[in-house]
Amino acid sequence: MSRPTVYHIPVCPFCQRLDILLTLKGRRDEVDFKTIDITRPRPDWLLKKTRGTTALPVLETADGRIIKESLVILQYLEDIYPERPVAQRDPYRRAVEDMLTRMDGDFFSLGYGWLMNQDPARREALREGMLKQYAQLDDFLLEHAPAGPFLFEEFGWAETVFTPFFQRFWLLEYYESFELPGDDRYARVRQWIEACVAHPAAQQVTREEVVKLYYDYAKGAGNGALLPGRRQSSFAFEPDWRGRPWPPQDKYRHSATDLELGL
Ligand code: GAZ
Repeated sequence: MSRPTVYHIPVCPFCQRLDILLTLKGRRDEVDFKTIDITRPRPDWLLKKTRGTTALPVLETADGRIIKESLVILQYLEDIYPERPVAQRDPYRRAVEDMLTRMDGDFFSLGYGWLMNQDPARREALREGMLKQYAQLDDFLLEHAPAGPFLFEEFGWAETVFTPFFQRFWLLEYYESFELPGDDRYARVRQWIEACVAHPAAQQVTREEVVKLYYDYAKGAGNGALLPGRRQSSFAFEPDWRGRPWPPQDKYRHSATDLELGL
């Protein structure tokens, strides 16, 4: 094998990070992306490569070695394609970028925790938790990059890490009627999010695709799991999401059938 290969799940936010980085570097065509169907058990040949772990993305280097974890793979790609650096080179600026990057875990967990919640009584607390996350991002950006829109001059490392989640959290607008309040507390983070999701290197997914494929997450079933009464996951490749109807927005009182979802 002469090229690196990424094993990925379409629409997976962690996988999209790699796609964005390579696109920023103008190297997207030099890495093979092989699609894995998350609604089926992982193939044996893949489990052999990963020694049993199932999370994706996984990168296989040109000489057949395996690298796991999206942030680790991002750094590897940054290092093997050093032209057009995406990460900051100045140590202090890199540290600032890393501090923001480290905020991704809580942001992701809060957002997915709310998306997957099935208890209406917890909604308000989850909304508050999410707003706190946005407020923390806002505060960080005001300290380090008050003018904006990005953390530094251009869409860079932190934007590569966060943008897939900004696009997945369209799900909270659709399934939880969440909107970032229009006041000053969130003005700087809103500016960041808008610039991130509009960037040409980050157009791998659309709102419609995310909303249709992630219906099962909104109903509490992650990673291609099957909900009771259903025969197909909303993550199935067929039928193509473009031909399916928009899913019902009321996730608390209604469970859509395969038929209603166009599956
Ligand atoms: N830390 C890893 C990375 O590469 O950065 C995470 C990779 C990962 O979670 N990949 C997922 C996967 O392959 C697809 S995207 N899952 C299948 C498997 O067999 O592990 C993850 C969550 C979650 C909600 C959503 C996702 C998600 O918790 O988007 O927990 C890890 C999965 C509520």
